[in-house]
Amino acid sequence: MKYYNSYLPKFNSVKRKIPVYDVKNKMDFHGFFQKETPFIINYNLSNHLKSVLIDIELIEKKTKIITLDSIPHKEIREGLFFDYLNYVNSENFKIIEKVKDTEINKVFRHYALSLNESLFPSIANFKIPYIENGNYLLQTKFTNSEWLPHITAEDISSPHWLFIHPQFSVSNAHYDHDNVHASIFQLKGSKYVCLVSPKHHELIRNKEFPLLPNGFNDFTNSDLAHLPSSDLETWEGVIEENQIIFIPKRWVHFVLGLTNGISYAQDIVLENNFNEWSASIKNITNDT
Ligand SMILES: O=C(O)CCC(=O)C(=O)O
Ligand SMILES: [Fe+2]
Repeated sequence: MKYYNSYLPKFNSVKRKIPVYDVKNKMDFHGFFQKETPFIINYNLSNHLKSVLIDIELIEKKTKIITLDSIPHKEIREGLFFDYLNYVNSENFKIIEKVKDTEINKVFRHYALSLNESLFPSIANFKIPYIENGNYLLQTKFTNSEWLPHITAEDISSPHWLFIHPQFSVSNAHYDHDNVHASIFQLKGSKYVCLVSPKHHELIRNKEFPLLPNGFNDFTNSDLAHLPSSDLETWEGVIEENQIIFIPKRWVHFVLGLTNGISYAQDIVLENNFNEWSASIKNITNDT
């Protein structure tokens, strides 16, 4: 448990609990979604988990994969997919490149291994409850059209990924590319999430606050505890198995695996972020 605390954010902030809802219907859901504040819903994800486990069975045992740790990248490891799964406990996952000259943490805290449809064909059919095909990112009909002539299907990066994560894996603070909203489905295990509203971007830009090399705040730097941040609200919560979190556009998020597990993430473009998304997609952005 000592480990666990050292991996949590150190802001001296006002803590808000991310609300958890039982959604009754589509209208109910969109009521929560329109508020553009984070929320978690309970939803039975056992069929999603089953499909992923079937895909895993079908993956060639010798498939090589690479994992990175989260920002700042210190190491890249390469190994076999099945060794990674055993780790998410195996010693066989070899460090192949130390990107920075820093000491390697004994605990394997790599960013959750993210995999796309080429290894996990079942995710091609995963839809967000209550949104389903309403997510523009699942449609490509509108690209190359008179409506959006500057966007072609190739401009749209994969809107979804499967994450297989060890305990204590971390996605360091960032907000997502191109003003997309995000959803993370927790299929197995649990993750702690800490979010900061875009309204507080200015506040956490205080020059005393330690930053990561990507320019975002270093949420776990122990110096934070001594800095004044009583005006800052951090929205915190845990997503458990059979829950989905919705993260509105430009909300900074920090995600820590509390156990090993599996999650699925889908980016979202709906009416309330379509214009900002389409405007930013033609500019090369440096967000993750
Ligand atoms: O589940 C996680 O680790 C967060 C993933 C994430 O934020 C992202 O892919 O943009
Ligand atoms: Fe993200």
